[in-house]
Amino acid sequence: MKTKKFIAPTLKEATEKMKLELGSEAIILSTRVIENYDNGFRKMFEIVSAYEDEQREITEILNQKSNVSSANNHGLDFEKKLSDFKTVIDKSLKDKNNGKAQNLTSLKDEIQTIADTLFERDLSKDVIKLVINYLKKSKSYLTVDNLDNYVITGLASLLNTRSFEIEKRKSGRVISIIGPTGVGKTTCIAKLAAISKIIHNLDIGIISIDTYRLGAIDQLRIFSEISNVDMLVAYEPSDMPKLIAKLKNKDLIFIDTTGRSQKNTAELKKMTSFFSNVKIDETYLALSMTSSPKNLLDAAEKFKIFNYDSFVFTKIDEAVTHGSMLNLSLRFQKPVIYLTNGQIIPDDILAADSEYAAKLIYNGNFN
Ligand SMILES: Nc1nc2c(ncn2[C@@H]2O[C@H](COP(=O)(O)OP(=O)(O)OP(=O)(O)O)[C@@H](O)[C@H]2O)c(=O)[nH]1
Ligand SMILES: [Mg+2]
Repeated sequence: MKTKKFIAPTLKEATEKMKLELGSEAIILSTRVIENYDNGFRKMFEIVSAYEDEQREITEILNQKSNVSSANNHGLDFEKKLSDFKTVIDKSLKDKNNGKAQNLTSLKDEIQTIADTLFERDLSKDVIKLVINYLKKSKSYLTVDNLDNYVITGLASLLNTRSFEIEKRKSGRVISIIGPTGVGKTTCIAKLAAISKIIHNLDIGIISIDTYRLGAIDQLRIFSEISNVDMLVAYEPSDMPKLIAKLKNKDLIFIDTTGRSQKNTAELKKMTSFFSNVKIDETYLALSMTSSPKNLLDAAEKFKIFNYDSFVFTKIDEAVTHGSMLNLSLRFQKPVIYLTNGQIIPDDILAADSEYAAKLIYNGNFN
């Protein structure tokens, strides 16, 4: 089961909203009145509802996929995608509801348009199938007018996000950010360090292991001096334990790594040795949404040697499509923790939110 909140001026409207999005099987877990809600209404009603989790279905479809698809096509054969997808749509519309009257022709056209849009947004065949299955399940509630909302809800329910727990622990929690060259790793660390320090009043340390790229250390040193953050440099893997020991009383220690091409497996392997004698609490893989879906899949695969636990998707402001974030999160079964949307430190970073991401993927605009 998953939960979702619905807020409306009356309990009846909140319940209707819930049924419209989640279907009649959704259960109300709790209701409450929110005073002084910031929308002109003095009181609003909030429902927390529970609905069926799609996770089992996702796992099943992903498992089927890994058995059948060849290693290098990654479901990105567009001709095949289109024909498979049309079959799913036709089947879905054949078992159409016999209850509520719908304009089947226009609904079918609308679903076809949705299919085309999802292809354009770079969603993989598997994800599109999941969305269509979700529409199929909701078929008795679908109208031409609410289809877009259903698609967004479907995409949001598929995207796994996680939030960062801010704790003043003083126990040297270590977070490293890895990823291909130039994706925005250092900028992301500067944003997170500045927010953690200024807004959450945490004590921050930074370790850079990027002694490879000219100017990389200076880039971070200037930031650290301006923001009064301790910054240390590891030249060798053997430096790491003593540097982390020096920063052990900080709340957070960020490790900035050298950008490496995922194709350079020797260098990637060499970089893992910086992490072999120290405990890293969290590792984020930063990937730029401006890269092609194939490159992103390859990077997410090759960087698995770092055992990363979450994705940071950068440059969503520059990217034309954002479907890959959902493809990757599902395929690698890792949540998204942050999205970055510009060059400004610290403003241009967002805690990942599945509904925002779903709208971003489907509508294509990031505001
Ligand atoms: N438009 C946009 N630019 C970004 C974003 N994040 C970073 N950048 C820019 O991308 C460029 C590279 O950023 P860095 O933080 O140096 O990237 P990096 O991954 O540390 O690069 P290497 O260490 O060389 O691998 C800089 O010009 C950043 O300002 C973002 O979210 N949107
Ligand atoms: Mg860098």
